Amino acid sequence: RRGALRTAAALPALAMLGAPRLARAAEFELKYGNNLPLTHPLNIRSQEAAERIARESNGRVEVKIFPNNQLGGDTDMLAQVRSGAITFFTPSALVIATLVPVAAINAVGFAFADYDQVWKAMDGKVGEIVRTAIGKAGLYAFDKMWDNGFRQITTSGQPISDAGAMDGLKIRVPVSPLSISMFKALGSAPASLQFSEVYSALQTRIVDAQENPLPIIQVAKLYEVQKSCALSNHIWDGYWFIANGRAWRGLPADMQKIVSDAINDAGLKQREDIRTLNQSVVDDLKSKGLSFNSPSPDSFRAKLRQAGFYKEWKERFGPEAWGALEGAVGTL
Ligand code: X2X
Repeated sequence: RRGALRTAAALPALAMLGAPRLARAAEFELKYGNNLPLTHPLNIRSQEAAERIARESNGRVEVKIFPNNQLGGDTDMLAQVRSGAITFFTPSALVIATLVPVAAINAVGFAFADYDQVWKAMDGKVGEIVRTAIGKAGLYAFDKMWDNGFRQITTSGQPISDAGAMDGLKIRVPVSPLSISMFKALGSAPASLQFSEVYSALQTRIVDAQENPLPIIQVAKLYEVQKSCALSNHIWDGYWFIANGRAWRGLPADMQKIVSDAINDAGLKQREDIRTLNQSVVDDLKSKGLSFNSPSPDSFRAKLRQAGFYKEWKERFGPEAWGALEGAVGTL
């Protein structure tokens, strides 16, 4: 027993002698925080990107990932990436819109019909307008947005059959002015909570409902605390991969290229992962006890229009962003 202890104690020293390069700290140690469980494609592809960056930079750049709200909720991580306490963060468009209002443009209710329209807009004019605005806020946004997905409404009670069923619904929404406005226009009682608080808020019935894309309902196990899911597709939501501006500019150009190529390529793969996941996730969630229905969007759209939702947000976003969105999806 004693012998074993001695051998174990000697090991670290030997390992260091054998591999001096591994023991050396990276020249650029970059922290990346996000709000999703490790099993979500966003984390799987980020991990791959981090490995590629370490390899291609010969260990000069190390990206250290802090998933699942380890560093705090979205509001905390947004403050951290602004101050430089972390270098990277992936806020949803809804969340970064608290700092860069035009970033919520992709979340206008029922704007996108499908993914072709989504990527045409976000890889085109709409995305360009948002990235420029993010840049003006002192942050750098990588070219390729990552997918969160079309948001769906889950409840602990009856399925949402049409917009009438939204009346008085106590529903959690992200910390997002657009989400609050939209669910109020639908007659609900929305409450903004960070994602880190959603599971327990549903479990303890602080709220009765929430809305998120199906892959999140799956990986965050929200089906354990919800009964039914209406495939409403009411908002398309994505993640902006952003960097602290000063830290980004502090990287040499060749390292910037390695990092941005790895992150943008990983983002494109992550979009495909979500697309693939979307084909199996309903069956999986059904097997876990969630029931599904598919309400028509018509009554929701009509209620939003009647409440002045589209008119208000057209003014708030302004003609450039609204025009770019309509250029991708048609007149709203
Ligand atoms: O908080 C949410 O609902 C989430 C995970 O979808 C976002 O990041 C906006």
